[in-house]
Amino acid sequence: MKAVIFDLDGVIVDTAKYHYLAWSNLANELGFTFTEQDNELLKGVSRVRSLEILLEIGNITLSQEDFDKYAAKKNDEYVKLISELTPEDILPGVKDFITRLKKSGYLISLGSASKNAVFILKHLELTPYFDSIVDGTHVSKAKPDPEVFLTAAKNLGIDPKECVVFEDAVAGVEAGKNASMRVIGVGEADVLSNADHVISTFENLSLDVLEA
Ligand code: B16
Ligand code: MG
Repeated sequence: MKAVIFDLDGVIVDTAKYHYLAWSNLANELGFTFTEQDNELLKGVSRVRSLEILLEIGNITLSQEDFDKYAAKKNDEYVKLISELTPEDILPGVKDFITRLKKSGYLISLGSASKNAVFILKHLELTPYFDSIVDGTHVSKAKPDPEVFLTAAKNLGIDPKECVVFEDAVAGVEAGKNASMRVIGVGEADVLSNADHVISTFENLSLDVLEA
């Protein structure tokens, strides 16, 4: 293996709670309750698709103009929340793992659906560790399409078969497999059953996990 591609939300930092806060406030404004369980459906999913799912749950139809207005409103609130992020919010063991990867000569890329990825990495002070950043502003096809990860491999000049992906979302695990990459799920093994291997934390994680 020569390169490692990290998903962002749920792998490097737990931003799902901020997404949830902003989406549930929007649902309240539209007159229904959006639960934490509903929020699971939005993990790894694009902003536009997330709002479509939320409206399906609330059984609400909006004009295109209102749809765009609410998507922008949710993002404004979300951006306010994530602007408070600091390096302290990096999930346990991640920074140490990335540091060891760098020392061992692996190339590192981000592979995220988020259009706020550059902003988040900056607040976490992780930007200099990345040789490539591929996010929701660079791709047109959402996970489980492999576009985001194949673009990362291309940027790095590495064969996809020599890339390892870390992902917390079911759609993201699928995207990695569709890219012919080794996929390590971050979360629960029964949920991420299509991953090649599943970890619950990066704490004390050996680099051996990269090899099959
Ligand atoms: P934004 P990831 C994804 O990021 C999130 O998991 C998902 O919940 C979110 O809707 C999506 O980014 C878009 O985020 O509104 O910031 O563009 O997990 O692929 O890093
Ligand atoms: Mg994720």
